[in-house]
Amino acid sequence: MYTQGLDQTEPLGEDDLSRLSERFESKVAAEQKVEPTDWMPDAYRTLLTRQIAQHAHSEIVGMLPEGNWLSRAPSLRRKGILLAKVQDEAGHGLYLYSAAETLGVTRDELVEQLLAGTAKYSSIFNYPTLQWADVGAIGWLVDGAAIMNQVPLCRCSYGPYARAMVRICREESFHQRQGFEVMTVLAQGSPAQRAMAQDALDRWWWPSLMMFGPPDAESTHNDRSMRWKVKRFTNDELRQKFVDMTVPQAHYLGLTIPDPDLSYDGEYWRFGEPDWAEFKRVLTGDGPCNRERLAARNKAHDDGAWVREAAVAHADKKRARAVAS
Ligand code: FAQ
Repeated sequence: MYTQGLDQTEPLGEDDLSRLSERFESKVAAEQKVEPTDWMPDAYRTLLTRQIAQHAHSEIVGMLPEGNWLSRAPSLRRKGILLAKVQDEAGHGLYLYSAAETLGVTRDELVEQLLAGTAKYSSIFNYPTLQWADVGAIGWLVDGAAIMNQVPLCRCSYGPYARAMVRICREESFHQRQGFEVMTVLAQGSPAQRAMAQDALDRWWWPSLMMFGPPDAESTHNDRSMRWKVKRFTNDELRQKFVDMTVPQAHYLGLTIPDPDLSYDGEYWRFGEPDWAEFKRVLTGDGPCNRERLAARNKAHDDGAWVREAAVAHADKKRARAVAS
């Protein structure tokens, strides 16, 4: 039992717990931020640690599909933009690991879980980037879905997560625009370029809808997360908002959303059901690139061992010098 917010070492009695719990609930209800030194229920801490860690892992693994095109970008300008974007994703992972650490878990523990394959990260990053237009589709659709999901997280009840999200969302909005610009150039280009853009949309559309998570009826964390103001909208609400935002953009590009059930009812774009069996397969490690992604992260970690060792040796030397002087 965590006892932050209580100036005592004795075990908590029933009365203390209910007083702390009431104080916590009223703070959340009053839209005040919960900070790391505040008392919080264990279940709140667990919920947040899980979500922030999965989010951090997603940013880190999310560098891999686009990283695949860094050496093959079609121009120096495109390469520079893509390098900056991939670096931004690394930065997002680091802010998020830091936010998770405020809840009592270490970054080393989280990284170990990722490398061992016991941690989740977003399903979307288990799909391959087969051609250049995939980089455009990731920016347009994947960053677009990420923004739709993450802007409400800037109002999350947990202070460190909410503050990290403010900066991340600013950067993600540039990412989305660069992706849409890549798609615009291809969609207005030669027939072969238009076909590339359509092919990328065909392959990334459904996985992008799955990013919002299972349907509300099957979401295990939704009720608690909404009650504690971690999530502000349900999975299905955000998925609908994303479809309503994106369909007109596809029309502007002259591309076709690969969904025969798509229709406008005067208020919303109604759409077909994603393949939830495929979603489950990807979550249980059997997506098109799950093994490849884990192998790439493990290799990067092993290749970076000398950097970590050098940093520790440098810190030890600095400490020894400070003690001697
Ligand atoms: N993939 O009960 P719910 C990005 C899991 S960042 C994998 O509905 P919740 C930037 C879920 O964890 C993208 N697992 O869960 C970028 C839970 O499993 P557990 C990442 C999924 O938390 C762009 C179980 O299913 N964004 O793209 C997925 O209430 C371009 C039941 O689900 C975030 O992490 C999924 N798609 O709602 C980088 C945002 N969906 O833990 C590079 C923060 C669900 O019980 C390039 N996260 N699961 O074993 C969230 O908003 C929420 O966690 C949701 C899921 C909405 C993802």
